[in-house]
Amino acid sequence: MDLKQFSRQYDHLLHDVSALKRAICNKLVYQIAKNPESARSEDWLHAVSYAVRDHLVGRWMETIGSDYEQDVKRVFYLSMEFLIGRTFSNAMLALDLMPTVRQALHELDVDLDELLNLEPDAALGNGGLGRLAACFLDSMATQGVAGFGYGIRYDYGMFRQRIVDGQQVEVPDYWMTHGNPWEFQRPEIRVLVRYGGRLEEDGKTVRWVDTEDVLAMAYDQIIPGYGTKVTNTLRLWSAKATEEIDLSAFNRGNYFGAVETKNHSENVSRVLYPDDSTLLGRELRLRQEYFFVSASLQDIVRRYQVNHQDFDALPDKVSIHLNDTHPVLAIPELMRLLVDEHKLDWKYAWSLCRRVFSYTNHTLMQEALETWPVSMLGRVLPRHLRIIFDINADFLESIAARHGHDTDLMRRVSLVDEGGERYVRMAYLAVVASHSVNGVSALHSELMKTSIFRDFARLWPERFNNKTNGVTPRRWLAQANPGLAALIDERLGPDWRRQLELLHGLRDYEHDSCFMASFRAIKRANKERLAAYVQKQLCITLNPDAMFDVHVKRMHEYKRQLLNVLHVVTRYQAILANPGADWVPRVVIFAGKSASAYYFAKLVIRLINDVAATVNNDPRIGDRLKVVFIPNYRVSLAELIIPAADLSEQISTAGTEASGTGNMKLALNGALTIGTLDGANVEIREQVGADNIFIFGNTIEQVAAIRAGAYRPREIYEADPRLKSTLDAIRDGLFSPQQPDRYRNIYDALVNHGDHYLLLADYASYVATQHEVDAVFRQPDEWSRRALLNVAGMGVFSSDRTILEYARTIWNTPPAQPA
Ligand code: HBZ
Repeated sequence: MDLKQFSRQYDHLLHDVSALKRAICNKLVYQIAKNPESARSEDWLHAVSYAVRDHLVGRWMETIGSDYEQDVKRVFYLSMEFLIGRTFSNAMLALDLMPTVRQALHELDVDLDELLNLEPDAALGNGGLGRLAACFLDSMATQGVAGFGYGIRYDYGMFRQRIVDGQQVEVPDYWMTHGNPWEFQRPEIRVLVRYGGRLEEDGKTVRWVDTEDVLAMAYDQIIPGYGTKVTNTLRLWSAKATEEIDLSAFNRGNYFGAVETKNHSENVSRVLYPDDSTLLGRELRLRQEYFFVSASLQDIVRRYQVNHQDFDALPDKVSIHLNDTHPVLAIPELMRLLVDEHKLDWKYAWSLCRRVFSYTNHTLMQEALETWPVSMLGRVLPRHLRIIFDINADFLESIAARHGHDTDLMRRVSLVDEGGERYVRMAYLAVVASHSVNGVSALHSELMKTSIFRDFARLWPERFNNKTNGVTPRRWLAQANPGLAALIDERLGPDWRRQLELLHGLRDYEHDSCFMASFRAIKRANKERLAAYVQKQLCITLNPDAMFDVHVKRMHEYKRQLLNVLHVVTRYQAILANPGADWVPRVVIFAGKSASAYYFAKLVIRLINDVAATVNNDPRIGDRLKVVFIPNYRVSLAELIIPAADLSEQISTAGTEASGTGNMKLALNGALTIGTLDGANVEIREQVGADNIFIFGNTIEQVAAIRAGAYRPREIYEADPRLKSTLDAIRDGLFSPQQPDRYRNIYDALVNHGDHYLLLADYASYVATQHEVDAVFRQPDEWSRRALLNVAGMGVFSSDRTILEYARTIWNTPPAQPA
């Protein structure tokens, strides 16, 4: 029987409850070896996951087969991070299987909702960049792009955050304790990755010898498309020692020594670096980057060679996309493979590279731009350093040919920073080698051309473009907000899941009181669901009628959670001063992780928790103000918090947030945004209309002017009594009476040390805008109307739109529907 026939027969059983029941029991008994009578919930979760997975496998193998037969152009999306979250409900959604599974489990006396909450998040990423990669995988499959993700299978993902005495404590995330039913180990796919050693030269040929070797073993995850049978692959690499144990050491009785090398090699895929938007120039990080890049490039070349004798068609069949600079070593690695291993001419190999690579920049912040010391690169990857030097020499020569010997220009654009200790600038290498360089929002893409890549944008203006980010509506609306999804289905039908622009149609209902009542009831139910969680986890009672004011994202100074805290403290003091006023009850909700070594961000977490304890326990405040910090922000928690939000805080200093994607998820779920003109907020305003978003604060131009002039935050502090009283309270220990000087450094950073992110410059405008927010929230109909117009305006922020733009204008892979 051929695969197609076989999987069609199986598909036939898709919605057959008794067949599914049998399949689940089958898995439970024969795969997990558990008796249905004594099986634990985890066992049921695994059994039902395997049963659901079976329905994806046939489609997956068909996609692989048809891509191969048609020799389609493939896109390889290289990313250090894929922040996938949970897979089970996503897989059921893709197969439209949720009702059948619920029924089957019900008949087996098992509660589906309990199982859903047991699944651990696959947290193989830090934040926005990693989550974007996961949304892109979903959209590539849904749009029929032959896209492959390549990354690292970290044993430990993003740490779990506990809050102990108000402070962040990091706990390791061993997410595979119970195994991962969604991955397939591929022990036969092992690739050798080499480090260290030295170069031997023989005329024009260079040999890289005496290396230390590690094996990369493949694990594949299934990525189902929605509303299509296309099913793609995420291939993650895990490090394996080339030799299990050192036999001679073992025989000498040195049992621990015998496994030391093994442990050392396997450490390379042990743990995700938990630093978001900052760079820690550690050697292990460099090794990780090269590890997955080398394994992936060898795999890509191998796949290409299955159908091709020479490399002439490489750029027509292969696109390699670099998700930020973390995979940029792919460039010298491809050169090495083509020149050293496949004996191609250097110039020809370079011309191929230039057509294969494309690069996305996700940040302009200096501290996030990757540079590696020449000394470290030379030690860990001597061959690659030599290749980078050669690329640089050719590049500088071409500049000199075009622009004469402008030494200042050459120094500025050189791939090697020569001022002091020498560093390789990875972002410049990406720009020089790629045919496309894109930013992630209109504003960011413009700034990129005038700031970090100014010289390059003048040299090659045609290379630079914008691809505004998006989010997958499957996870972020259909799955996270089933109530709203069902309401939209009633009025617009189900097609918005694949064509999010259809949400425009919701505009017709703003005056339909029956519809609006349901819309409000759904938000209210989502708030109750979150309140129940907060009650259970934190023993804090929230009033679901209060405004849920939500600030969720990584903790970072530029994202200005601290500005939000200043507003909270100001409001607290104002309520105390005037308890009889008509206060709009508010719950200010924070969640987010700080990098483990980021002192200031951790101090802000502590301040939020101290302020929360003070405010929530002050009997004079009652329901008028509550503050909660929900621990361990992650994808699955975002799916709970975002649908419950009334107000979305997007308050970064203008010019610092490249795009933001939480802003899109929140608006899509009917939250109104209070935000600066930063990142994608600018485009959200265009889509929802200026009347339906609360914009405040200094613009990019004003920020530049403030910074260029003499910014004196102390003067602002002294001139504004509310601000002064707020900051004095924090400085003097109102929220930390046991240790009054605990927040002295926060006060100093703002008042005495330059307030780098201009919180004080935006404070008055922020507080005034928060009053406007209150005024609108007092009119529930008006608030809901604006919330609806937000949902209706979010069509363009689907990652399907983003992916189609990448496919058409960067990858040249027009989406093909499968046979
Ligand atoms: O990428 C984020 C941007 O801050 C955000 O504005 C944007 O929406 C998102 C998707 O384009 N950037 C990151 O998330 N950056 C990182 O996660 C990161 C991680 C490790 C690093 C550097 C940056 O070493």
